[in-house]
Amino acid sequence: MDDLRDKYLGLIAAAGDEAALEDLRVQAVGKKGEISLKMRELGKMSPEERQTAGPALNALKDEINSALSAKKVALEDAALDERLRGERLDVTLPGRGRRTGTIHPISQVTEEVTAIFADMGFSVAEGPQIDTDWYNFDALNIPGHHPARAEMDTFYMHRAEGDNRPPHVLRTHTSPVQIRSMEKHGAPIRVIAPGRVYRADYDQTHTPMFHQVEGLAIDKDISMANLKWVLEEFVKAYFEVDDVELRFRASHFPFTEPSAEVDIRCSWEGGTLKVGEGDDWLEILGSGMVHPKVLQNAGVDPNEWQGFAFGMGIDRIAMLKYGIPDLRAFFDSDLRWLRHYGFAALDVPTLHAGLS
Ligand code: 2U9
Repeated sequence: MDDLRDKYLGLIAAAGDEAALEDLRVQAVGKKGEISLKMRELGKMSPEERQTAGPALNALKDEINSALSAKKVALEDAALDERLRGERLDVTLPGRGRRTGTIHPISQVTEEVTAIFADMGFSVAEGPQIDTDWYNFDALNIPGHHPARAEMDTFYMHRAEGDNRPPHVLRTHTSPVQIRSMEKHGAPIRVIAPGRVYRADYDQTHTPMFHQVEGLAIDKDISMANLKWVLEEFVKAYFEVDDVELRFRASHFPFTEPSAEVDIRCSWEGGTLKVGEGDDWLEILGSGMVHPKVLQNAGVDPNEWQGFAFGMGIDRIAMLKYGIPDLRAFFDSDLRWLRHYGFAALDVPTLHAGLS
């Protein structure tokens, strides 16, 4: 028995892995193992011999089982240590290069615009992309017969058969978001609403889905002068120039009165846009003082409050700033285009660190 003990305790101590250990377990204490065979021999012994050999064999079996368990735990610990050594991560290594994926220019420009208006006290509002005709049209002073409804090339959603309520629409502008914001928070209010909008139109300068950002500022004594200052600050910050000249051209929108389209002075020397100099004018947005009926529709008393609103195409201002020639390429998911025009994930635009 002493020989058996020495043999197996030695082999167990030397086992290199769990498979070797399992082989030893089978050899020693398995059904047909050496110790089990010895136990079978107990039957052939005299009762006196059995009385000493039986407990000794049981003790030996226990001792070997304990040695096997202890060695198993030691091997598992060693294997875990080995794995952890292999998986060690050096968190001080530089990140992967920017070529692994990029931020889409529309996302980047949305962040830039948001940072600029946030600095002027505007918060961001969001709303549904499928809306009722009340929020998309009526509340904005565009009644059923108004030509603006037809001009907007609206996508209508089908109602179930027999449901005669007016159909939902894919929002044609983000203006419904500001109506909901006024309903929810009342006045005073300063919000911008960036997001997707839809119009059934497709050519070189139109896609059926595009992006707008609209702004709204309502307070006690807001005027066109405030609108002009805010837009000037925006254009300077967005195009990263010290001076700009804005030109307000009288226009007409159902939701603003008076209304103005806004151009910026620019030049196109060598095909690149320079903002703030030259003899050309570039239209970049529409704006005006919010129509009293619109305030009323949103639950804001027009005798007490007034304010301005504006709207612009994010895709368009992205093309202008980053020299992107074709609008339709924005939505092609072409990897080469995305790598060329996309931004590194860590280029988060902030006013203090620089927008682009
Ligand atoms: C409310 C009240 C008024 C938002 C406005 C414009 C003028 C405008 C166009 C610019 C280019 C849309 O993307 S575009 O085609 N927008 O000219 N948008 S004023 O006026 C509002 C909005 C919400 C409650």
